[in-house]
Amino acid sequence: MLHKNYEIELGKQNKILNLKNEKTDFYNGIYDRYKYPVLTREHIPLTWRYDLNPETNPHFMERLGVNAVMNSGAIELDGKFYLIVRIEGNDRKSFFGVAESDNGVDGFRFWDYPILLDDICPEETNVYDMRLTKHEDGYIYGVFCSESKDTSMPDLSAAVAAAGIVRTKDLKNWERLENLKTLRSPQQRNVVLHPEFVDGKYAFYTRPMDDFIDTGSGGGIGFGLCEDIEHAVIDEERMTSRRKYHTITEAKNGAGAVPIKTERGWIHIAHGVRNTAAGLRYVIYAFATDLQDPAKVIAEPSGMLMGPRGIERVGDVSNVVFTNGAIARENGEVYLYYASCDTRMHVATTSIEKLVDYVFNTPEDPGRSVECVAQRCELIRKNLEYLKSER
Ligand code: M1P
Repeated sequence: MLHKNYEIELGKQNKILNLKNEKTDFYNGIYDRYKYPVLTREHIPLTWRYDLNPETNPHFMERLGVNAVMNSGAIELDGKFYLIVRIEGNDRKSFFGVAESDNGVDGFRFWDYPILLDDICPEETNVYDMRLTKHEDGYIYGVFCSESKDTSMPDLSAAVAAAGIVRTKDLKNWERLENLKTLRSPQQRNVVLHPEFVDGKYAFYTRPMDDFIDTGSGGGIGFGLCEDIEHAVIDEERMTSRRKYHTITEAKNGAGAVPIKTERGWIHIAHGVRNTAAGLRYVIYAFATDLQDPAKVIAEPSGMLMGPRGIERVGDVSNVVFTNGAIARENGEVYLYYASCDTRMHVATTSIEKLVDYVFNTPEDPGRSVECVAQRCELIRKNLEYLKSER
């Protein structure tokens, strides 16, 4: 017989799973925010956490708890919305699970089992932050961070980050390929596969790093080509969106969602990091690159597209919003999935039309306070004139 607490916990979970999401009154004209997160650790099926058999678990204890759900890749297949969620166990190990929804803003439910990756890297300790690319070669690729201990360093925390690659056609059967090798960068995180061939090759957005945390001399988001996805090697990395002094990308930046193709260019939604007395602050920003040369930045609006607000500022790693997944639908709707504080998943909705307007018509950062004030005064001057003419 099932433990009485099973029914109680299931009832509590069903209430959360059945919550209807709604837009908040937040307004910036660019995107809408939603009242509830789309996924929290409370969404993880009880079967993943409890031993349901009262003989082996008389107190109905959580045996394998889950600490957080966060940084999720996103894809639409046959009209349904799928997130490949980073789930962090109480043991600090992350893994991936598929959650599915009919409308993209609520009702996300996990499939029965998490994804068990092929164990091809004996030294790999942790995996996280998968980006999903529907590639023109017909496969869906997942590129994620594969983390191993750096045994060459005496520091117990020293680690090496590489880009792992899997591919699938149905999100059920996953084929693991060799990790990406970047010959000139010792570490990689936040690697994204571009959806189209470039010069007949597979193209990756990279993030060269000197060590596990610091990007060091890595100047920003890189871009490199490789011939063979099954044995992916990138020799040269060009810079696309560069880190800049006294901006939201000063400490680091990294590619986020797979770029969205529009008539004006590829729209990238990435993250930028600055340092503060309270630690690193992660925000989301956007830029556009050339349709023919997707490494060439052609528009970069000033500042952040989104920062952590309200409850989003509270969690395991405070002051963080992070995206690695967006869904751009045929009808022009865009669903931007983002995590707050490495703790939970949210959605913001917008459209391709609005993103294009935002990226191409928001002024660039002139780089200095005095010029930023002049830029704002010019906006005010035009507005006051306009208001006068309308009265
Ligand atoms: O804790 C915030 C984020 O830190 C890392 O991002 P980056 O590689 O830019 O430093 C990632 O580990 C990410 O998972 C995490 O959300």
